[in-house]
Amino acid sequence: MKIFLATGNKHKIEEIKKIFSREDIEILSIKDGIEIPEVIEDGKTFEENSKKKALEISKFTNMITIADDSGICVEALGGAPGVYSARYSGENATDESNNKKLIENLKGIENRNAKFVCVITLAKPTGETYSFTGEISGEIIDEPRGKFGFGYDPYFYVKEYGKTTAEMEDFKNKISHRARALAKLKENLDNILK
Ligand code: ITT
Repeated sequence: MKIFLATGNKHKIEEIKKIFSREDIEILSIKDGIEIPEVIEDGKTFEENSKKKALEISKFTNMITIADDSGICVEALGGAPGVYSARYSGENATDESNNKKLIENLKGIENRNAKFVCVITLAKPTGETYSFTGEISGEIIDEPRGKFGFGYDPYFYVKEYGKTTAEMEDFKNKISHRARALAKLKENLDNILK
């Protein structure tokens, strides 16, 4: 069976393919040369955006499609950047400019608690959707550490493991918000596809 992965983020494609491997399922994405339209992410929650991306792209490709909406929520910033994580520092945001803004906004603030959140939605071309959430808690540090991952990973320190998620090579894919959401999808997949 083929499932389409609706994301323009190549790091997500790489992680999801590693986490979601199942022999009988082939994951297709823009990396296979399939072009997809941009979906406007105007939802107020990760779940709304995740559903919207999965549904619109499933209708477009006429394939069972999964989408990921994710981000970082910082306690002292009232949950920001949240659903705006990808464009925290504006329209032409990069990982670097987003991280810079985050660290500036946390200057002098002691509470560094944060969490990564991911909502994975599977949508069928007939319109049914199934959403699953995963989270991981950590703390924002001022100096980047590690070379793996993407986005906010070099600044996201997980106390239990004494590492940022950018210092975890494949281990991030066992414990991350994305891994946790995808584990729930995997558990329910046979039922969903029945
Ligand atoms: P698509 O919408 O095309 O999937 P995107 O990168 O725009 O790609 P989101 O709107 O879901 O995706 O934004 C997610 C942002 O949250 C991402 O760009 C990172 O800045 C951050 N983020 C999400 N998961 C992350 C992770 O595992 N590690 C580091 N940063 C992450």
